[in-house]
Amino acid sequence: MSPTADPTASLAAADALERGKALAAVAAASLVEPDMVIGLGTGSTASLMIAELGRRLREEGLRFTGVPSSVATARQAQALGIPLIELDATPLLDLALDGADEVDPRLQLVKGRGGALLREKIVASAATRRVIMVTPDKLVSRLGQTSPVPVEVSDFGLRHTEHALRNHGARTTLRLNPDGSPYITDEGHRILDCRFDQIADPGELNRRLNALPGVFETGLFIDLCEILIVGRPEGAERIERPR
Ligand code: A5P
Repeated sequence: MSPTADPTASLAAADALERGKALAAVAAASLVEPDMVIGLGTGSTASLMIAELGRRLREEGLRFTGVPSSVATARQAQALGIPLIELDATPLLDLALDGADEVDPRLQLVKGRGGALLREKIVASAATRRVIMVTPDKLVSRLGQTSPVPVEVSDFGLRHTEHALRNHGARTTLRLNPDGSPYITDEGHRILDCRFDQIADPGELNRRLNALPGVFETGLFIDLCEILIVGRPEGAERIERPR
């Protein structure tokens, strides 16, 4: 650190992000109305939103049902007394609320840093309206600028699938747990985090990668966000997807 660097500046920036995240989560939770069926996302922002839904359930008597997108989310919701159902027990969700790792100006997304991309995409696809909560650091002019694109792949033939992804321009890293063991998703798969020099057309890249044998799903979420909520320390801004 340089002698003139202010060590409190980075702490203040982190506080500002946390406050923005909490405001985005509360704004998203305020969209839940009585008797709705809600897709519950995964990650730190989704966790704040679920905590707020737990508060609304407790203090306002709000009745709704959740469909969790991961084992971790199901555990949190259960602990808060939120009634849950299986996705297949309902034809459609009224809303899906989730975080994201990157959002571009057309509200296309990169998701999956938390490892729940496959279930998250299935849940989002089953919803009539998708709401994504982010802080401003997640806004990018092009996807792939700050985050790798996670790709959920089969353990069987992992090296062959990795080779095929590299042939499509990916620089791949096998995701590991902090102890160095391979990260395993809720569905029992692996994740290859893929960096690309440039993602000119995210929809086209998503189709190409999903067509590869061994790939279950990518973290490119195309046309799966109708409402973006950007949380800043001074308040939450709501942005609708451009048509
Ligand atoms: C989970 O797999 C992810 O898609 C998360 O929704 C995403 O990584 C955002 O997480 P945070 O809210 O923790 O930044």
